[in-house]
Amino acid sequence: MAAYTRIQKWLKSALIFTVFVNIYWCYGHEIVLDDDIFKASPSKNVVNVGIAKPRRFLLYDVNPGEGFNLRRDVYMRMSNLVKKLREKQEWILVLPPWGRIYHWKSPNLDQYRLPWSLFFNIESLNQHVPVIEFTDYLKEIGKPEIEEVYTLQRYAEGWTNGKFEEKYDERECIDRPAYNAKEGGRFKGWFWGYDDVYALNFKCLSVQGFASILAPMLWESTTARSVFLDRAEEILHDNYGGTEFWEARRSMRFAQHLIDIGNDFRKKHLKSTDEKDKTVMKENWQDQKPEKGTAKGGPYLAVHLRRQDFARNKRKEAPSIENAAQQINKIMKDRKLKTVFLATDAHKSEIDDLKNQVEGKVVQFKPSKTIHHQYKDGGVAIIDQWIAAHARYFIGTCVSTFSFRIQDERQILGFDPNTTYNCFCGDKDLDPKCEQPTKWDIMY
Ligand SMILES: Nc1nc2c(ncn2[C@@H]2O[C@H](COP(=O)(O)OP(=O)(O)O)[C@@H](O)[C@H]2O)c(=O)[nH]1
Ligand SMILES: [Mg+2]
Repeated sequence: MAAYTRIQKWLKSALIFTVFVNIYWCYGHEIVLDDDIFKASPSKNVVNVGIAKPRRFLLYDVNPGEGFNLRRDVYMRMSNLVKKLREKQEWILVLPPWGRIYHWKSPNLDQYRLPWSLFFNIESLNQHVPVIEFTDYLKEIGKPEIEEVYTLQRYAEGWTNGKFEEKYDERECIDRPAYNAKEGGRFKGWFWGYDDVYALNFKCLSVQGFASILAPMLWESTTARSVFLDRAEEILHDNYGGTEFWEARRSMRFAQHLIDIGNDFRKKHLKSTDEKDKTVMKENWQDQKPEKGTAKGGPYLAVHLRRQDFARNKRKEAPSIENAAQQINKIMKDRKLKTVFLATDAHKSEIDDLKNQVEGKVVQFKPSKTIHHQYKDGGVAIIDQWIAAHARYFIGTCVSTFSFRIQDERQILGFDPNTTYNCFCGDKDLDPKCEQPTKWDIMY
């Protein structure tokens, strides 16, 4: 009898020990337990240890010709796809290193393999869906390997019967494949400048529809631990302008080191501080829900004047410098503002031309050599956006995603939309209608 009790006791402690070792091991190895493991169980005293779900990784990239601000938009689509995927499986979004962007032309700067932490607040992103940098993905996998690569593409035949329907199918690649089989059946291609990275499988996938159309495929048709969607801009936002769209957007806070530089500049050159201008942000983006119109903004007009390819291609959205100066002067008069903050990619001669015609002080952010080297062209662009977002009134360039991102930022800060959704009229002959941007309310 005594022996029997001893065995019973031993079994009991062995069981408790195993449960604890299990929990400890799972945490140590970042294996995630069922969400409700620690929730009160209906029958008391039952410890509900869920089965660990294996982590799966979604990687993506965008057409190499696309600029920084469309890439930010594609991030939002991908993060909401991951949010959807997490309803059933433990997916993590891998952040594609920044680099080789067409507009980043400053000489003597290495502008590739840049981590997201250079530009964004990773902790904030993580509060929307779990994300990791590519280098951390490589560490976690333990080899420079991606299991499956899909290049997304349209349907060669277009929309059948001119009707839009959501679908996807494995198809022959329409363009020359960007990934090629090399020795050992490994596929090589541009993996952000990490030369040893390879993929085990590569296919082209024709797709039309919203991002979550790919969820069933990722859940069920593939068991790969890591899946890379290239040309991810092919799929659309699930719910453009909806709550999840805005949650993804609100979570994309800039890195604090860039915000600090922007705030410093506002204070020194534009008499602008958050306290005075009523733009103090909540620590956590989830708590940032200001009433519309509560933000006042600093005493300046901010202008985003997109030139370069916009002007070269004589797009209707690009006014002549003279026309732009006239529109700026009118707003300054109407709004009783005497200072202009100018964000632009214009050449110096155009900037000088503009300054000569603007009736007021024109201020620009010019980075020191150290700041430029440290934070690159992308960081400088973000600082420009941050300063522009804090102005009393903003006018941007129609259809420029650089201007769109400033507009979202101002909505998040709580500005009256009338001070935000404005863009330059092009020259009369090209742009007689001068359509103004759609006003987007944040859905909380
Ligand atoms: N610093 C800075 N860079 C700009 C400005 N306007 C354009 N750029 C650069 O040009 C790029 C424009 O590309 P993109 O972000 O795709 O915006 P979009 O082409 O205007 O829709 C930006 O990412 C910047 O690199 C500006 O006002 N300031
Ligand atoms: Mg662009």
